[in-house]
Amino acid sequence: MLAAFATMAEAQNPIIRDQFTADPTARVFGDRVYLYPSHDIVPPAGTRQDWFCMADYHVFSSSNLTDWQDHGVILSQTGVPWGKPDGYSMWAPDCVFKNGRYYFYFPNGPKEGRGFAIGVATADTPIGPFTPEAEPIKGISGIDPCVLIDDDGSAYIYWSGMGIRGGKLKDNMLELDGELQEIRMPLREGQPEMPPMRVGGQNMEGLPEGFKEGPFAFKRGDWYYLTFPWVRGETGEGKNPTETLAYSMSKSPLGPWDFKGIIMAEHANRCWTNHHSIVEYKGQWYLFYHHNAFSPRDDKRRSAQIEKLYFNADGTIQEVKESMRGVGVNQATEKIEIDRYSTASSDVTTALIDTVNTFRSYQATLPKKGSWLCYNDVDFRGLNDSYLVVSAKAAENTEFFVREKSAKGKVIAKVKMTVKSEITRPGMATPFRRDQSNQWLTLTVPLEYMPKGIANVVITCEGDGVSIDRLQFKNRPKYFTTVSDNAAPSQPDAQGFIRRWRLMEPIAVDVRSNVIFTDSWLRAKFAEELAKLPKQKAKWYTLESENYNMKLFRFAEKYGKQTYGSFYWCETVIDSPEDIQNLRLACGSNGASLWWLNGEEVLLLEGDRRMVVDDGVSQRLTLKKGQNVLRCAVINGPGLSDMCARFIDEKGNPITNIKIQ
Ligand code: FUB
Repeated sequence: MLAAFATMAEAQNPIIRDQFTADPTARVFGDRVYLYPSHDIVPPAGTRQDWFCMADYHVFSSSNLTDWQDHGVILSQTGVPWGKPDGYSMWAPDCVFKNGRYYFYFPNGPKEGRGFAIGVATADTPIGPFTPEAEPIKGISGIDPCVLIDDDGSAYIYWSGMGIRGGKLKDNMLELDGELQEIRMPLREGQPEMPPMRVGGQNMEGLPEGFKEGPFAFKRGDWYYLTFPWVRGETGEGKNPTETLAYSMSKSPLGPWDFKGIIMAEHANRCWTNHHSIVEYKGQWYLFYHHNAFSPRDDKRRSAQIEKLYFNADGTIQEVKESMRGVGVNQATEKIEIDRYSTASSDVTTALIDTVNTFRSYQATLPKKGSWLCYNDVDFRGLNDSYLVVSAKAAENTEFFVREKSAKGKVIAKVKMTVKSEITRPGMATPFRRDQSNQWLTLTVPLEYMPKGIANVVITCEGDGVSIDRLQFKNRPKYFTTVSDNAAPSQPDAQGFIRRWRLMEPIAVDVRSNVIFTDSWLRAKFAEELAKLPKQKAKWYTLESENYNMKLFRFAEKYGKQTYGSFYWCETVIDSPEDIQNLRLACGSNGASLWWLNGEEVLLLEGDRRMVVDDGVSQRLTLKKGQNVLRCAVINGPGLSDMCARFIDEKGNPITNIKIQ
């Protein structure tokens, strides 16, 4: 089966977040990285529950190590002619390109007998469809195949089984070159004598003592590297050392090898296996490896991660530390999983949000004022007129800042959390939505400052403790543009709607329900605000709306003012070429509104109403030749305030031959 799945944008570890992906072999074909992992699944009922379980392989690809496309299943255990259809043993694979074809090497349990064999499936493209050969490769009994293609085109295969072995492949890439030898498997105590096996290749000499598997061989300059998971700790009663990643170097593809040391130490949480690949992409070397981040109680369900890898001048490899942040630039407009931070103050902790649905991922907790965390490499270049959306929870009302660069850096946004308030809308500094658990708040926050280019994002706790799941910067749809003082006059649109308005920044009002908007209440409130108007110090903005209606809620949000529970003054100057009589003003508003033409009240839209075109229509009016001032006041408690207005003639046709200054 071959299917193209949605792309996941993940600039953090683990890189694939909707399924388990172990033993990640990365290969560069053309200008993309292809990832061929094992596909761990939860064992079906009736199979061993505490062991590896894999029924098929997916392939993923990326051009930036951040956006991974899942190309779907490329090979399944039911499609391998020689394999057990229900063996669940599709362990660590590899894929290489030679002679115009892609060769996919995979271990599997054979229909007959015990243990593992290694098969090959071939395809014309790196994402398949792959056709498996009828038989596995003769002379290989084991797991974890890896193929190295040398500069002269010779191919070598390495695998684990009785230590780590390697051998040359024939040019057809399907058979071992050279004679097979008869080898007897070492027997465990009480085990019956087994017939000798015919095995190809040779033992890789010079590797350290201790359990080894998962060979990954590659060449850099004239050095060959044989890298492998290795148990370095003492084994025996009461001891359970886990795998490191280690390596040896040689000037020849099949050794002998000179052991050099560790690439990555044991997983801190004692996940028993590690398995890896090393690849150069766009001038940078990367280590792909696995961890059990989404399955902390079961280390047989693993997930692929990536770190950058560096070489010393003598070709040796610098030790790599596992991280949550991983690699990849995070677009500011994509989710920033802040719990995957690069560095943090020592009191910051991470924990799964949901210990049952582990793919819900993690949260980071900043326990007190002064706690901080840093998430590196966020690309702000795609932002223009933006705001921040944050998913966070806290036990107490608190505040945290999003800054650039450091814990003392410039403030990008200030997030105030009012979690204890029963009043969830009016009076809120930061509008929010609660999730179903009623704990996580999704907060929408205006920006104080916008970083340029790629920057590190730092969160600082400025009050009581807070847990944060993720951030995301969003570009505002263009609701309106700012009009300069010397701009040419505009015109109503084809339907006569007036789009240019001068708006005073909104005044916060304590209105919790719109049912109070009766005629008398509104007239009294509007008169009160009108009386205050000459002394108001508030700023005015001239805006041209992108839509027939002016979105007052978005205006308040853009300038960081209270969005729910707001009073808006709006006015526009209409230049009429002549006296136009017998026309009417037709308006709509979300929230109540009162309208004046040249100082005379002409229309009142009372009550709790949504904005509807021509919701209220005035008596007959005259627009006088020259300048006319149309003013309105809109008030709304909970709701997305907006308004629209146009003049219509006696037949209901829009008036468009006027100018708006
Ligand atoms: O994924 C199954 C096995 O676990 C691999 O073949 C080993 O290398 C280890 O990662």
